[in-house]
Amino acid sequence: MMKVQNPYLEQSGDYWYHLGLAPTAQVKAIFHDVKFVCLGGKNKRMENFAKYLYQALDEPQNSFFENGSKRLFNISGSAGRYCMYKVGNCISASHGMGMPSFQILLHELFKLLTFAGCEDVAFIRIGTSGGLGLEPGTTVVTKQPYSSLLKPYFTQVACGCEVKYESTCDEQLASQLLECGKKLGTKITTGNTMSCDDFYEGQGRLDGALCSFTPTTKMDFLERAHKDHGILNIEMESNVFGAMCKRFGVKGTTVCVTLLDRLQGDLVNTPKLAEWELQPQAVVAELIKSSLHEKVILN
Ligand code: R2B
Ligand code: URA
Repeated sequence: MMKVQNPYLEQSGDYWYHLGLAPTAQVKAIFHDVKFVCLGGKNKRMENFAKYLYQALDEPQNSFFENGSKRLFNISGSAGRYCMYKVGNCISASHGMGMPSFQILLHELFKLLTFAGCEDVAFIRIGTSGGLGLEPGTTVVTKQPYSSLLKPYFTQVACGCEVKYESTCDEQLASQLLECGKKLGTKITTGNTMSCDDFYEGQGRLDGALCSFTPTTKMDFLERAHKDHGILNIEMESNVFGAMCKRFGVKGTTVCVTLLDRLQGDLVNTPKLAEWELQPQAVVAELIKSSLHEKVILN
């Protein structure tokens, strides 16, 4: 059973502002059977993933549609921040870019799914990243999330203080994802992932509007991350994700495709973006299909 761990929260008067939802009987009825929460940065990608899942799971009836149609409905559309779809026992939602955006979403999703009485829920981030020493197009299942200071934990700032939280990925979920990827013939591996608060200077890029370091400092940093800490990819969310899931006591893991090798360059301009973005989606859909069939909870 999911349990909100906040003694000050009064559930009855709560409102999940960024989702545009309140704790009502209808919300409970929609979400009570959720087992997988799939989260990715872009609205369009998560809308497409919802449609893809709907087909992959054989059009489950326990999906949420636009009135009287078979079109999946964006349940959080009215709030204008994230998109969110319910497909069978799954949620497909966008989280925007960066840890603050993702963390707000996680607070509200944890409260929503607790209110709905969900049990045994797995959270998976499906994303893009820059690789370190990998052939572009390789998918990475995160082992250990790192901060941009190369620390294997997440630092929360609250009320003017820093608190360090363990940031982890569920090992079983990660190895299941790896297996699914291999079964599909995906170029997939597992390694550590570094999350940064910026795409440009924060990830050691030399092609931002501003730059405060030299090419040598950049390469020293990326090589240190790679060689000393086993970091295989860089993105902007897995560190807070791993910490929030660990604190809340739910399974969570990150699976990201790499769009370039950061040891070779900075620019993301691959013509294969659309094709590569589908890879983690296919891996996650495969995992969901097989585990839902195992539990026989489809429909
Ligand atoms: C990967 O891609 C985005 C930046 O382009 C960011 O959300 C991330 O983690
Ligand atoms: N997303 C990132 O955060 N970094 C990259 O290099 C590519 C995608």
